[in-house]
Amino acid sequence: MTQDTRIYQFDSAIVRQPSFSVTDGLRAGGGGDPTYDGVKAEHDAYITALETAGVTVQVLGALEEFPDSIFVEDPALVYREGAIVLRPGDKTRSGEAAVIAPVLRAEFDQVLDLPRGFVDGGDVLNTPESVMIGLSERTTREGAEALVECLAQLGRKGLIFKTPENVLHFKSDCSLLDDETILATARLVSSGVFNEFRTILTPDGEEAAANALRINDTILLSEDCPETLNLLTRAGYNVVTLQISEIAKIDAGLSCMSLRWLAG
Ligand code: CIR
Repeated sequence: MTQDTRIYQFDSAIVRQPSFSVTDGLRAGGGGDPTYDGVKAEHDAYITALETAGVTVQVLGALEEFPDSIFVEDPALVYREGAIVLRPGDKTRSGEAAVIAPVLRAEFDQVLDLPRGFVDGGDVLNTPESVMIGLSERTTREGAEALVECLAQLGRKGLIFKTPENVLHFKSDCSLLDDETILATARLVSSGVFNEFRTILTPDGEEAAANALRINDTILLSEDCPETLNLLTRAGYNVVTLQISEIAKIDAGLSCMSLRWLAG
């Protein structure tokens, strides 16, 4: 199995423009509705941040029939060796897989299809040694086991864990900062899943910071998490903050708005 020490090095990404229907995106509730203009502004700034970090970004057109299709991370996984078209776990999102599949077939020689069960890409954390898959309301054991088989075909080791109760996705609560270090919430770290890693805990009240995104030498972080910014800056990371308050209203963070890989 591949040990991938360039797991956060990327030169290519796919994003999708938000649709006007993004205001109807799925959410657990409580935070109010996002505005289209607000989401669009955050998405534009996100694309600029990816480009500044060294990534060439392919921007796909909006899909009005899929309010959550801006979150391209969920219907697919991409690696240097190839892509996997997933089966998103919410029925309003299942059709996103068929729409992203031809885009991936144009980019990758090898594109696999998850054969059964359900997996959202938000439940998948790539690390140098393995691909960590969190079971959740969206990712079933059947889907996770099928994904382990697909990953093996790409030379990668998949391991199955649990997403904490009432947390949308595994990666809502964690992100890879470097080869050995994970930023994560206390509730996820206490389950022991990261015992092989050094961990940095999100401060109380800043759990949303856990969905940060390492791209080459840059860590993208929500601008609403000043204590985490301090922690990471003092630890020596190069952090760029982004406003994501509108997409947060539909339970999204920084990783979900792109598919990223190293092509060259
Ligand atoms: C959903 O519930 O599917 C969207 N409103 C948010 C998806 C966020 N995706 C992610 O964290 N990977």
